[in-house]
Amino acid sequence: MSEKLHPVPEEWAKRAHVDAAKYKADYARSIADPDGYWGDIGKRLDWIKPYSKVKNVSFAPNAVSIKWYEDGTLNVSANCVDRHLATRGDQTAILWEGDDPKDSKAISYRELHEHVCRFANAMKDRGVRKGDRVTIYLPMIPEAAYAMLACARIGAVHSIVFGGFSPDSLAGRIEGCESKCVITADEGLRGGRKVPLKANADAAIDKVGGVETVFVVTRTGANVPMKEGRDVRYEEAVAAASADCEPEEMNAEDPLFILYTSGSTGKPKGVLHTTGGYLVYASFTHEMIFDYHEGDVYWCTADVGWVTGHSYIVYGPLANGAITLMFEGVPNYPSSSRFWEVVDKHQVNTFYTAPTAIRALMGGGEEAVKKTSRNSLRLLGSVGEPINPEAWEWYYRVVGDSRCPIVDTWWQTETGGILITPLPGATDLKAGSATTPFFGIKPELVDAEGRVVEGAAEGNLVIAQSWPGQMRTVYGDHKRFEETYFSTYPNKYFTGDGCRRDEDGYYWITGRVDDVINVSGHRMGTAEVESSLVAHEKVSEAAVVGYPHDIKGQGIYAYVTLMAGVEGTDELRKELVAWVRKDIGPIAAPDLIQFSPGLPKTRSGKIMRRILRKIAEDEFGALGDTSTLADPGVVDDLIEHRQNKA
Ligand code: 6R9
Repeated sequence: MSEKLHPVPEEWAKRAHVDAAKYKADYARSIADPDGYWGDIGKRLDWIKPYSKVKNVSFAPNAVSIKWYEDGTLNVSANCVDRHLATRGDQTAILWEGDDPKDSKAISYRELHEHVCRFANAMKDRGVRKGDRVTIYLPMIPEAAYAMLACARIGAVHSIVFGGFSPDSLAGRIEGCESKCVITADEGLRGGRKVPLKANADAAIDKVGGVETVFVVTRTGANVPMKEGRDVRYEEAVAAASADCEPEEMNAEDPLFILYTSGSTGKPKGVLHTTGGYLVYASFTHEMIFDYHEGDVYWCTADVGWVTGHSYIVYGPLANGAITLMFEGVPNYPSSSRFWEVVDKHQVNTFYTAPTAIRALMGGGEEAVKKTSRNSLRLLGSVGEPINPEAWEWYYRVVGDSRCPIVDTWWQTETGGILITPLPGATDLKAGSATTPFFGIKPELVDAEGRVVEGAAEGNLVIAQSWPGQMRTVYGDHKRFEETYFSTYPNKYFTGDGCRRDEDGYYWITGRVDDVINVSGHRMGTAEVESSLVAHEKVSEAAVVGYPHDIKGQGIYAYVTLMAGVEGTDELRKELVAWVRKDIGPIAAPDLIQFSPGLPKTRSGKIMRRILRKIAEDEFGALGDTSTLADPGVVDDLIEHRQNKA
């Protein structure tokens, strides 16, 4: 790994909110006195009733309870919209860039306020109340932000489902939180291709029932069937609704949203975030890490279907009165210069994307970047997976003209906001390292026996103290929350990531240590893909592992044992890939399928994934101990027929 230091540029040290000395002092205070520190930081929001208590947390086994600012009340939409009206009502809040480069518009804070109030009232008119769950299944259009903020305004809890998920995945998430309202669009538009969102939503709702209202936003104008009494045209509903909507007074610990995410076992978990601590953390991290200053144009390329879109397109930036760019399209449409053309068109100052996008664009060569100016850029960011030093250097040199610091931000759906990251005015950078902890974050590395290791070392990454943005529970299943995150290492939050700390105290995330794989920055549980595969009539057994993939970071490698008499053909491979795509969504489609007559199992019947991973990595020289296998012979067959031969 490259250890070359990129020092803080002088200009940055001057302008930044935080320099190295301030980082050191404030970090020490934030760890030693969380109540005092976060008590001060919490004041950045407008509270209806100010809090008198700050932190009330227990990570104790079977008694995990996380509360911040618990006696304060506030409203998230009032903080993201109303409070900016007096000072920046006419300033752009959302800068929307459509899939088609000819399509863009600016929505001011005043306009945002009207959209949000009308939508909130339209939902109320249809019986949506405080505490009700609302599922949002929308493309990247401003209405997605209106919908989120409208829910927050009336105290409804939103659950956004990424538009790339299948009807079945959507159905599971509607059912999981018993949504009675769904918000979708006729169709989505990405890279010139249409996505049948309404049709998918119909199929999902038919499966689960219980949905009383479906708002349908017109995006492409496609002729979609509307179900009498259930389906409502968004445009008609908001036109008929009042533009006046008093924000609901919410307790700091009232739920704000649920976001389903993949884990190592079972179905996706509904990660629950609450109101006060989440918004304090999202807005504070956004301002400090992206060094946001009044008037900056900030662009995060994530989709609102992922946590990055929640915290760093919508809630964090809008709470800070920022100009946040929302992009409907993809990096390579109409050409692989698109990102940089958008940067020039809107004079973007801060650009935040995922390593998978950088690697894909790297493959297209420098010319597509160099032909654009990018002079407006000051800061670059990375999120979603470890960034390999080669991609980091390319991003730094080619995209940022060796001028712009890169903030490599490590965090998770569960953490609500960024936990380990450089601060651009304070931290010297090393390509590929997320560097150092944010204020209030106490990372530790633990070995296999659960002992904390000090100094330069490698281990599993845990966080030893709570922070305001931390998830509060798994929706409807607090036991699962405790078991997943607090049982492996008592009294610490277990992240599921492996990590190395170097001599300078810099953290290098090495990737998941559980059965979660990270495909293009999207989390996928191997168990989910396996259960989809075995649901196919020709499949008897399946084991799924990740393997290194040049562009996606990790690819999905599936070992499939077929039913007796079924032949493993290329046709069947295609059929199985199509099956998983349809069942879960395109992000879950296996990249490689190996038909294997048997899987390596222990005598007690456990699949030895360690061996499967090695073979998928084409590293079978180092299989380790295979003596506990019931039938060591299967390994030779697996090696011979491996699909990832160098
Ligand atoms: C924000 C987000 C979380 C998992 C996480 C880790 C990986 C995210 C990273 C990173 C190395 C970074 N991850 N950012 N690994 N460096 N800067 O991506 O949330 O979808 O829940 O994924 O992504 O493995 O545990 P989520």
